[in-house]
Amino acid sequence: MSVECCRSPHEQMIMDKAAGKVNKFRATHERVFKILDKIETAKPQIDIERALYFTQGMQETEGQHLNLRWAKSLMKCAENMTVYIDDDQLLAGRIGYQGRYGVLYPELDGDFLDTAVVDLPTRDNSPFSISQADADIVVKEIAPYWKGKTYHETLAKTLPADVHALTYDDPDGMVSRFIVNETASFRSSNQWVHDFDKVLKRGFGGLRDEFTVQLEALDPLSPGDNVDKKPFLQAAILVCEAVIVWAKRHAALAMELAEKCADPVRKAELLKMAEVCNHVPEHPARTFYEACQSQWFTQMFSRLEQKTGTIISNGRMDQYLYPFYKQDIEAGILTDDQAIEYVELMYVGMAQYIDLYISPTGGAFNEGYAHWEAVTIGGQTPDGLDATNELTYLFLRSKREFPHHYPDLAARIHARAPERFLAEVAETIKEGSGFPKLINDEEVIPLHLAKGAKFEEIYDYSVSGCAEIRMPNRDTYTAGGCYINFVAALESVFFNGKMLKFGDAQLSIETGDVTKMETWEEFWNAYKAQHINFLKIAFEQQYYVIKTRARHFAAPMGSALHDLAMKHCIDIHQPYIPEGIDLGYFEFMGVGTLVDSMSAIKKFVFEEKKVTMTEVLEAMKNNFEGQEDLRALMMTAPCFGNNDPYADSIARDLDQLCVGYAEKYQRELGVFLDLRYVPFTSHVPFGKVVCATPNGRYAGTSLSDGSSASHGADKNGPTAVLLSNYTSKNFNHRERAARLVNIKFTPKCVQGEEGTQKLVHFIRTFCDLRLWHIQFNVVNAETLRLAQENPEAYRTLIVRIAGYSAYFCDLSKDLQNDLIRRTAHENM
Ligand code: 8X3
Repeated sequence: MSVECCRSPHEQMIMDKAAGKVNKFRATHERVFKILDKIETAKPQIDIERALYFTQGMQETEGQHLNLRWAKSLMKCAENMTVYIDDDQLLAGRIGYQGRYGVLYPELDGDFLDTAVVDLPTRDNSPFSISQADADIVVKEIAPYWKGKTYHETLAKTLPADVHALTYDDPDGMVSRFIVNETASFRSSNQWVHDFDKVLKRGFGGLRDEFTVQLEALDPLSPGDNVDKKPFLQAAILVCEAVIVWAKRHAALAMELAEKCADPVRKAELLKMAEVCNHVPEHPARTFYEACQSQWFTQMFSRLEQKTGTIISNGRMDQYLYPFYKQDIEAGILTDDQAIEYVELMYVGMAQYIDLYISPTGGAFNEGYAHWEAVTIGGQTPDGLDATNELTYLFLRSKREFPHHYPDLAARIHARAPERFLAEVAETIKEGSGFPKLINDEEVIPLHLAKGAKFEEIYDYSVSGCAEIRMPNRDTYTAGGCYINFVAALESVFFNGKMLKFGDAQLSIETGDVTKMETWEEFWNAYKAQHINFLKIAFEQQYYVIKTRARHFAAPMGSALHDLAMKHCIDIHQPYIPEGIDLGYFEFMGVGTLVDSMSAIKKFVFEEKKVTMTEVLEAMKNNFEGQEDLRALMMTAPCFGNNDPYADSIARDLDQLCVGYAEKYQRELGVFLDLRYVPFTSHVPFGKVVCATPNGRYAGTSLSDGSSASHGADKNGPTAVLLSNYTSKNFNHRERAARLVNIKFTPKCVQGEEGTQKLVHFIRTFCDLRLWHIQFNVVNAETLRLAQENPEAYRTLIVRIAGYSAYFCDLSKDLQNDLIRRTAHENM
């Protein structure tokens, strides 16, 4: 097939760029394009200032209450870090070098910082550069303080031997085993969304004043008030001050630049910036412009506070910015084009901050310099009515015109979503850069009511991270989740608790000689025993994670923006805040690979007896070498993703094992720990440790991703993929969380008005089936192959990965191949 026949607009844009044509939106987004020109393909650098000042703050405050230490250290950052205002920008601020930069969080994994700074510039995946002077500071001033104190060390030392063995491949916990994987040691919590509306309406100055009243009302004779609440409130007050100090330093810089500026237009802009930064975020925002600046300061400061997994999302921007938009439009001081420009100026700021993982495991989870600050649009109002407004459509328009993959865009879909919204969502998906992803109110809302949310909170949820949701004043920070390689559990059945890659190590329990199993039930019971053992290890691992992290992390700013944290004076990191909901996750890795393998065994070994278990075992050991006929046969078994009850019922039984276990044991951890199918890019490293599988997958290749079908196994069209997801879910359990579904269409499949309508119907089907999430690639496989061969010409080709989009050329070859091998649906 030639890509000539039909390209997505994004593919066309890449071709045009290679041919030297000017992007057609450049003229209407000139300011933003000028900034993008400077940053877009810059090699990411490490900025050490946050780590340096934070470390100094922690050194100076040893022995004090953790929240107060954190707040003082953040004040040190606010007072000392370099402040930036970029040419052409109207929004002030960056927390690192111009271009693309990552910052360090040594409190997490600073124990291997000294080796990481040597290794990071030459890493195969997602390399970062660092100057020799900065590397010296890291090695001499930052890393030594954290030796013996990091969260990573505490966790690695705490895990008992059997849990450690499935978690890490070395005594110090530097190398992941990719069997039962923790992510808590490279991010202090899962993704999050702040209550930005609170800052826009009350300002940090207003919040500080409220906390001061609360502090003064404490009982001076109460030990609880004195020991816990007092320093907690002092920290909240101090952190509000810190954000204000930091903003005012930007105001001073804007004034200084204005004084030196000869161009009267730019001078006026700088003077305006000085006025805006003097006012927000200390005070409530008065205009759309101030609201954007205030939100941006809050976001940036939150990144200084800590490393939140896959970053702080933007929340419902079309809702909390709407009053400012409406008021300014009505007053005649804002146009739609200006509103888009302010928002995109925030986007270019976000695009420069890269979520840097110094841990190689973290890097493998987040290929492509991943971070995704989801902007949520659409959905319903807190009283349950459709929430779309003029801003909703402006955000969609911006995604069609702004040629960059940050931030992520998430559209909330519900059964009464207006036709225009769905049509514009479909048009935007057809652009081909992966936006927006869709999250389904019809699944999320009733499920969270069952988990204890109030109507008005869950109607107002924000999309967060890849595919998650947050209620910013009800949820609390959750530990970085646990990823369970259930395909490795299958391998453990074949090798009696061992795995080929790890030789004689008895990693899991012994379930007997697989070649002696005579019935499917016998085989299923052996698998079930391995599966439950993996769950047991995972939940124990998370038990330790949850208990230990509370002593290592504090978030005075995150807490200051959270109603329940402030009401009870408990940091948002603590696993238990009265009235709060702590929604943690464990991941099902490789469901498509596992189901297809089990289906093949059930059918061909036990039912039709066309092959023996010994032959399957040999094929797994030999990576199908010389057994191509066997492989071809096994690949004809019913597969997940085809709406085939044979395969889907296995998927449902596997899902049931997980939710049933979670229902019984999760509350012992003091949190919800719900079943999720959201791999980021980790299905690639998880696949590397698993031998050839009975579905014909070769050893070391990636597992199926999320709750998508195995590569090429979905032959009945995309609706069948949705139906398999529907029938394999245990809707009668509330222990379920996000499922990430990837669908790839050829541009031809969604071409023209007819294509848009087909996509709208497909989205309505997704909604009716109460699936959680779906995302799309609209691309020709040939384009991806061409990009692999000639990366320079395709440098800005964006593809959808897993809840986020990234430059195709920033991905490892394995992940690129994974994307190429996914089924491209040509019909709907
Ligand atoms: C994936 C992000 O932080 O929940 O969506 O693991 S996180």
